[in-house]
Amino acid sequence: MIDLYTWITDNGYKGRQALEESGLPYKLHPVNLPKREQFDPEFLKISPGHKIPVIVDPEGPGGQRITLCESGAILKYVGEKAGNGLYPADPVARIKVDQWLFYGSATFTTLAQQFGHFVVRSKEDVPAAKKHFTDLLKDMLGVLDRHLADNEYVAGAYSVADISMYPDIHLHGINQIGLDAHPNVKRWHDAIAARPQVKKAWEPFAT
Ligand SMILES: N[C@@H](CCC(=O)N[C@@H](CS)C(=O)NCC(=O)O)C(=O)O
Repeated sequence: MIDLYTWITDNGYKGRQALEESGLPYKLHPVNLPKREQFDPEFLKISPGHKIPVIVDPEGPGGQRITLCESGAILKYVGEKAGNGLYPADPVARIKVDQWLFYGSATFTTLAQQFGHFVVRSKEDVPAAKKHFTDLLKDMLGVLDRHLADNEYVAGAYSVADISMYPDIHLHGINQIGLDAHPNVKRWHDAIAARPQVKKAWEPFAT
């Protein structure tokens, strides 16, 4: 049974979506970020950078217990372990999944988080930062829209690369920017949103 330490944030939903899609048994452990539970010394042992998500798999490679933070690495690990094509076995297909998985983790979410900070959550009004990160998010949505005009999912077939970008698009693309100018992203978003595994992953935490 994999343990998932997570919260109701973009990266947190990536871990939940991957595990729901994997079909692997897992247990959810909420880490309440507003209460700063990510700084608990026990949690820091598995997440040195005080960030969710984290997984602990007592049955990792060779039967060894592994702990893993960084959502991109988690998506790859879970997808590979699931063996259901989320992270494809074919080396050529993997290259494309890696490209978009790294884009999603390193570029898309990192910049979308700054949008979330300055445009959605910050109590301080910083117009230059708001404009900067709004322009960047719109540019990235344009990049994806052009790519998705010729591709059903970002790396061809549905994969962890899609999961790496879905939560930020679900949160910010839908709510703050709107997807009217990005019909291919809208088509992609709605197809993913309709998946039962995704609906389950976005259910509120059981208390
Ligand atoms: N690069 C990391 C970023 C993870 C991240 O930003 N996590 C945020 C929530 S979305 C967090 O745990 N923040 C708490 C903190 O920094 O103290 C990943 O992809 O997992």
